[in-house]
Amino acid sequence: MSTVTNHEVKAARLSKELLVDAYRMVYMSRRVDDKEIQLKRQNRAFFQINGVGHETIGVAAALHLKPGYDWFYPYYRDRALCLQLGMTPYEMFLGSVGAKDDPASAGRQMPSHWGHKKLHIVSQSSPTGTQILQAVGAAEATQYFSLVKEAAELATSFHADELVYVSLGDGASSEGEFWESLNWACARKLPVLYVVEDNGYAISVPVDVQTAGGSISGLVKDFPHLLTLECDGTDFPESYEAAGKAVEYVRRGQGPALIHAHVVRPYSHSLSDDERLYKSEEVRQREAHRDPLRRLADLLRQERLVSEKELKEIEASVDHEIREAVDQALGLEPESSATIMRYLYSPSVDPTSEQFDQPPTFHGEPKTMVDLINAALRDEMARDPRVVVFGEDVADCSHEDELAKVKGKGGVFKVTHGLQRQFGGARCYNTQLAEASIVGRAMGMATRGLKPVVEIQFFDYIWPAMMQIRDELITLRWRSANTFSCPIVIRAPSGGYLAGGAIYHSQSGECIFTHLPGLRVVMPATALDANGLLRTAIRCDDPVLFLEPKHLYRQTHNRSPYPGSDYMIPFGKARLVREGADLTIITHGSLVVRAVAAATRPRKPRARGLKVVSAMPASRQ
Ligand SMILES: Cc1ncc(C[n+]2csc(CCOP(=O)(O)OP(=O)(O)O)c2C)c(N)n1
Ligand SMILES: [Mg+2]
Repeated sequence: MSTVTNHEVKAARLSKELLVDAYRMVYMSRRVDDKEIQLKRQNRAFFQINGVGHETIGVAAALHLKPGYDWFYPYYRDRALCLQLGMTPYEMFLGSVGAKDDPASAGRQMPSHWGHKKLHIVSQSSPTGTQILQAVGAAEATQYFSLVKEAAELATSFHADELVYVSLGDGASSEGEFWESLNWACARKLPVLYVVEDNGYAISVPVDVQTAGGSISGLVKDFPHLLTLECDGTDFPESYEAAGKAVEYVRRGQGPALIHAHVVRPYSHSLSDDERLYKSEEVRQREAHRDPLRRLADLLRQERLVSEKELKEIEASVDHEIREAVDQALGLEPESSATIMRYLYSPSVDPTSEQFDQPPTFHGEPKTMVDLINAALRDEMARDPRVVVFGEDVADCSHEDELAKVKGKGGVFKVTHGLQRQFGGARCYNTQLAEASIVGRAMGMATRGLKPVVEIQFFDYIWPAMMQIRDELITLRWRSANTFSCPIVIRAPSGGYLAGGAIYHSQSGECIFTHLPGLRVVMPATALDANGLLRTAIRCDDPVLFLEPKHLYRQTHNRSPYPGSDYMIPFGKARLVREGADLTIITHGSLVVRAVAAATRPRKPRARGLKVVSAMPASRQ
């Protein structure tokens, strides 16, 4: 005898085919994990982190989503989601053994760091939570394409009702970037579907220690425009229903949605962890009782949707597919270590090449560095509707109805002045005071084909964005073996020599960034350099940190007439500023003019032999 539970009522609304197919996928995900664990134990896989206990919510969510249409920023527990979206067990095993045909990273990353170009699964990294800001940026691209039609026409993929899926664990919801992302996604009503897969632990730290009040949905439920849903993520009908509601809400353009899915993690955090060290036997038993695979099988039995024989047949066919996939993957070659340097930079656009050596055609009176940076931004925004400028205070006036009544801010140094007025608030806008958000979102937008030129208000405040720059921005192309890229430009006023700078408005730290492979670091020494190098930065295909020596912004000595809208200086080309026979000074930025001044000081005759070279229009690792 069976009582009609709430569970069964919901299940009755789902077709037999749907439930059976879902079971097949949950079972497949479980068995791929089991197989990979075996391979790891045999030293034939490099690492193992499992999706066990999280399968049901993954399959349920994916069933409402469209691979190759929506965009996906999953985390390592999302094996079942990725399978349901269309990744095959074979493709997953390519990652397990580090084969060069691995679609996620060509064997460059650990397994379960998902990525798949055709399915729109954007390459994921290891830091917890960094993907969230990028996902919000990808959704901001959707909004941008809706607002700027000329950019949408150039998009490789854009659909008005597309959405961006992003998932994270309960632990990752403690990262500041999660909160930054939510603030922006809600403020802009962006089409983002958050799924927090709460298995109660971040490695060994339980959720009541991790999260105030022990519930992330409890904390976020009052965010404006956010639909918050809570479900048992080990229960298929409940998960399917929650995902359906959330997807519908986001597709209708009402704003982001967040599903708080309660799941379990019965296999320990990874093969490097033993949960018996911190979970008692009772707790483990309780979790085992909620195993989503067993629960879905029980549901199929209770509803008499399959016979025992049919269930065994489904499992046998999946087991067979997995055996074949492993056999195929095991024999494959890993990528040769000789290719290690490949894809640090764009293989197709070389900003050090002659293509970027375009002569000036001068017009008008000499202009300052601020004027010529502003001119380059205007030229590039006019040339390409995909160029978008945002940051703190970069707009003229956030409230557009006030714009006609004011002169406009346009940046604390006025570098972006007039861009909003000329190109509209969709293309030049203020964003929240959150530097990781500025860089992370720009990455997501660039992955979708936009060209964000963002401002960090002072170099001194770039550090909150360091995680995004160091672990994400510079690695995306390399770690995905050129499948994804994010060629953004980060502009930052930098350096000292302005009165009143003290220690937080005068920092120079370009050397820290020139040690980051994958990043181009540029620092002009004159207005003309700034104009030509910024154009190269925007047209090149690599991430660029464009450091503007703010002391030079308005100095008259480095002024130049406007050099025309195609003037470009290739990166990595030094300029001889002053001849000398005794000693060579190789310098950059504000120090070029100072070195020349030192060399020409009349009371120091020996300085006259100094040769000065302006060495860093750009650096390359
Ligand atoms: C920024 C960062 N800090 C620490 C780690 C190490 N680490 C990897 S997973 C993890 C726990 C994540 O817990 P949760 O977000 O709940 O996801 P779960 O593994 O439980 O699914 C930690 C601390 C990391 N990868 N990145
Ligand atoms: Mg967790």
